[in-house]
Amino acid sequence: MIMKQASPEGLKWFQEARFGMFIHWGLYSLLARGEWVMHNEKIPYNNYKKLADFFNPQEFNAKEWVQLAKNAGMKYITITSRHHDGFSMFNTAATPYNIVQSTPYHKDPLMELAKECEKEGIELHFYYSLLDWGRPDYGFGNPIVNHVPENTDWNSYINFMKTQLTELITKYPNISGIWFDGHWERPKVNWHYDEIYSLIHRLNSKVLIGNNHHLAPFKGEDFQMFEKDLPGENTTGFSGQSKIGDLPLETCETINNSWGFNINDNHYKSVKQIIHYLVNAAGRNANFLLNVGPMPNGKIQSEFVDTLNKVGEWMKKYGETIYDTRGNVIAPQQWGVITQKGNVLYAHILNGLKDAYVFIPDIKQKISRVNLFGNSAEIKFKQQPEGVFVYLPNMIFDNVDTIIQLQ
Ligand code: FHN
Repeated sequence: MIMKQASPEGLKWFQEARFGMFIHWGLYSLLARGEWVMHNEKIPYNNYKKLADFFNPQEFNAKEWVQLAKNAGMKYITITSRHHDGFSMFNTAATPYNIVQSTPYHKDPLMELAKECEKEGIELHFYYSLLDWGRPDYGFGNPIVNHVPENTDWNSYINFMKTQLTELITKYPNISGIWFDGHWERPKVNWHYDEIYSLIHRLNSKVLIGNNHHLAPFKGEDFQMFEKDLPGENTTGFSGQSKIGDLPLETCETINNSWGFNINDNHYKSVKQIIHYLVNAAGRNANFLLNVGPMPNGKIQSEFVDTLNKVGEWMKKYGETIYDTRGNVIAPQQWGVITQKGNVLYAHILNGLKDAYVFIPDIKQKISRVNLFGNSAEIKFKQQPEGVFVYLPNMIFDNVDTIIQLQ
């Protein structure tokens, strides 16, 4: 089978976007201890399922979420349609264990979100878990023999996923990506990616496929993702085997330390940390997907909202140096990173300087002018074969990011 990739149109917006909102929201949000609570606390599936009886997010407002993302300068949203607990947060005919049929809410928040995103020009990706802790045909914990789990109807599970993915791609307006997760739980099983990826691209060639398998990209995937690490780093241990390929890149991180809502987690990242993550990702040619875990009532907690609004203020001023740029044109430096758009380079000084100048190596094109981004006053520089020295003797550095523009 020939594995096609998504259309160039699909890939283009993704690389221009650079900043997205990740949302982990599901039954687990009710317990307020993260999205792994069922597994970590060994809650039996049939007990956990009772959460559906009182999941009723009356305060959910798609408009508010989309406006929050927009104000933060984000261009897309990636939301959990089904996480490892197996609960479908959308209206699906493939299982009654879904928000419309099994909860008193009886509505489909993903449809509302999809419509709102379409209206507001925000792209929407669905996170989709391959791993399922509860379904008998997944057989969580069963040994894998000859690439299938023992004592399960593996084909039934594969068909179940195909049915749901078809629903997600054909029923929801303007979906532009599927974000798989959970491969790492069963690296040796036959996931039928050839059929699943072909199905997705056949249903809609605009839909991008990414898979959080923590490995080098597989055939048919459209972007490569990294978790809690910038491309090229491996502080979490997830990226040890994920050799960077040629596909567009995306890295995801949480706004505190949790993906799903966690009442105990006050480890809020500062506005500066988030901007640095975003700039560092762009400088390595990657999008930054920043996660929030909404509360069970559908609201996003005020600490997150405040931070996102402040990040948005920064993006309004400096977004031009991030959106639609390419990174890794010049390798990251000790002082920061460089992004490029057309014939303009933006040197982002994030970490302060030892000397009263900044040295940018490996600039091949002739530089004719250097100034601070947003300030037309020219800055003295010297171009040598090995790079450009920009002299900053009287510079008052910005506490977050001092951006030097070279053209
Ligand atoms: O197990 C999941 C986790 O809950 C979360 O969804 C993250 C997001 O990247 N991915 C998995 C861990 O790799």
